[in-house]
Parts: sequence; C-alpha cells; structure tokens
Amino acid sequence: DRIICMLFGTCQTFLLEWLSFLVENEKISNARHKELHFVKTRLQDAIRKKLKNDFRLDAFGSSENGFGSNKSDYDVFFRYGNDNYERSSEMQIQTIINIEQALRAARFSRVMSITTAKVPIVKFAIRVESGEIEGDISYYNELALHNTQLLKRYCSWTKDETLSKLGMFIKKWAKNCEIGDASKGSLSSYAYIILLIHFLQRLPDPLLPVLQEMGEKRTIQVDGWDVYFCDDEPMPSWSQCTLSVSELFLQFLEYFAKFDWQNQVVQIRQTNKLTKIEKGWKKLMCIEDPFDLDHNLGSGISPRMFAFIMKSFVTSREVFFTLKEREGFVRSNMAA
Ligand code: 3AT
Ligand code: MG
Repeated sequence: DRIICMLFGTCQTFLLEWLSFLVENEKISNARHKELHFVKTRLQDAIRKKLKNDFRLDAFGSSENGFGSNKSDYDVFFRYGNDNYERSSEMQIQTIINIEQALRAARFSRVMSITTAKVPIVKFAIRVESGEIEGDISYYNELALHNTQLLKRYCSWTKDETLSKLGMFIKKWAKNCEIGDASKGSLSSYAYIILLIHFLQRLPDPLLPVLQEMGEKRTIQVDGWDVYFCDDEPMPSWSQCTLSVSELFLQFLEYFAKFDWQNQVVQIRQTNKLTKIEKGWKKLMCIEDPFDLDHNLGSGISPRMFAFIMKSFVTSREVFFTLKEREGFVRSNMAA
C-alpha cells in the first residue's frame, strides 16, 4: 500500500511539475511577439489594397493581456482611422466581407467570415517561421480593449510570473477537459481568467486587490459603462506570492467545486458578494463582465454543460487532492 501511495504521490508531483514546465515553455516569447507584429503588418498591407478608407488594427486578448501562450490565437480589431466607427450591423458585416476578400487575395489560409454570430469576424491563418498563427479580425469593440488592459494590470500585479502561469495553466486545463471553448457551448478563456481573478481576490490572504474599487475612483464612460480601474504601482503587501502554481490551482478547483452557483454571481469589481437576486439573473452559471454589467459570461451554458463543467472541477479536484493527501501521508511516513 505504501509503495502504491508513493507512486501516486510521485505521479501527482510529476504531473503538476510537468504541467508547470509546459506552461513555462509555452509562455509568449519575444520571438512570438515579433511574429505577431509581422502578421499585423501583413494584414494591414492586405486590407489596404482593398479598402480605400484610412483604418487601423489593434491587437487585444491574450497576445496583449499577459495570459497568452505561443499557441494562443491572435485577436485583432479593425476600425476606421477617423475613429467615428460605424456601428450599424449591415456596415460591420460588409466591412468584414471586404476584409475576407482582401485576405483571400493576399493568400492568407483558411480565410472564413462568420457574419451570423453576435460579433461578426473573419478567421484566418498564416504560416510563420515557428509554425502557423491562427487569428480573427472583428469590428472595433472599445470595451474589449479596456478589459484587455484590466487583465494585463492584474496579470502584472505580482512581481513574479505566478499569475500569468496560473492563468495559462487553467486555460490549458479547461481546453483539455473540453470546457474551455465558448463557440462549443462552454466558457471562453476570458471567462476562466475572470474566475481566476475572483478566486485570488477572495483568498484568506488575498493575492489580488479589487482594482475597480481602489485609488481615486472616478468614472470613465465607454459605451455607457464605467471602465475605471486603479492603474498605479503595486503596493508592496500585495506583491509577493508564496504559493506555487500547483498549490493555487488545487485551491482554485476546490473553490469553484464548492461555489454557491445557485445564489451567487462571480464578479471581480467589488469586494462584497453579489447575488443572482440582486442582478435579476436566473442562469445556472452567473459570471459578470467587469465593465458591461449586463453581460453574463455564463449565459450560454446549458444545464448539461453546467453539469459537465462542475464534474470537471469536482473530478479534477478529487484526483489531484486524493493524490496530494497520499503524497503527504507518504512523506510523513517516510519522515517518521
Ligand atoms: P486564448 O489564449 O486565445 O485562449 P484570450 O485571452 O485571447 O485566450 P478569448 O480568445 O476567449 O481569450 O477572447 C479574446 C478577448 O476577447 C478577451 C476579451 O478581451 C474579449 N472577450 C472574449 N470573450 C468576451 C466576452 N464574452 N465578453 C467580453 N469580452 C470578451
Ligand atoms: Mg484569443
């Protein structure tokens, strides 16, 4: 029995170390940043040939927010240069179709526009030295640019790279469990990072503050929502993380396996709890966007998917925790 325990313990340590190693190796590198810059230039050149108007492209999402890996896709916004961007959906769809034609003409691969979704996009892929980069271009959404900055601020809160590694780790775990793809009825990477920040804000010794409540709070309106967050230097008391990525991951699983999904809303904008009744939300999974407070990131989750996501949290927690306990048992026995 002891030998089996020891093997399990070793496996768990090995597995977690191995995952940490993978994440470490996949962290977005300078070489990757250069390739992304190259892709942006290629996109600009291609679009310029097709569209007469002045325009600009802005990257957002994981290539910018600190939680990106060398395998992440490249999310890009298109907007007209004069900044009076057109909001009518017909115009947006027409622009997206024009961009699609421009990318086809410039020989990008797997070019495909999706104009039936809430946010019309053009998907594309392009070969670069390290392999292939997939991406999509959507029409300018200023709020997403602000939430990218908010995530980036949280990601850089601790001096070391614990948070970015943990975020990448969780996104990878969610994708492996097939619960990390909003287009397939589960949750987006973005939603998992919101879960992570919420959890870190609520540790007995919080690792993250609530940036939207801190500093000289003032209102900054974008699309009718307040996008203020404190952007000052980190305070020393917050800046050290003594827990490892694997320890935090286990606690993250534990927290959401036991979360009161029936009554509570996951949110990162206030210290106080927020209930579904207060929001008037009835969905099984309620995850509030930090800026667009009408937006529930869990609104697309079906009862079946909810059960599947919960099962992933509970099962992963059980597997990792059981192994951890056995490892502890073995260690104490060996020490004795
Ligand atoms: P990956 O590394 O690509 O998996 P990501 O951070 O790029 O992670 P997504 O591709 O899911 O995450 O989303 C790209 C950005 O789009 C992140 C966020 O700024 C914005 N975004 C995504 N989903 C939502 C949403 N439901 N509401 C508001 N903004 C969103
Ligand atoms: Mg992305």
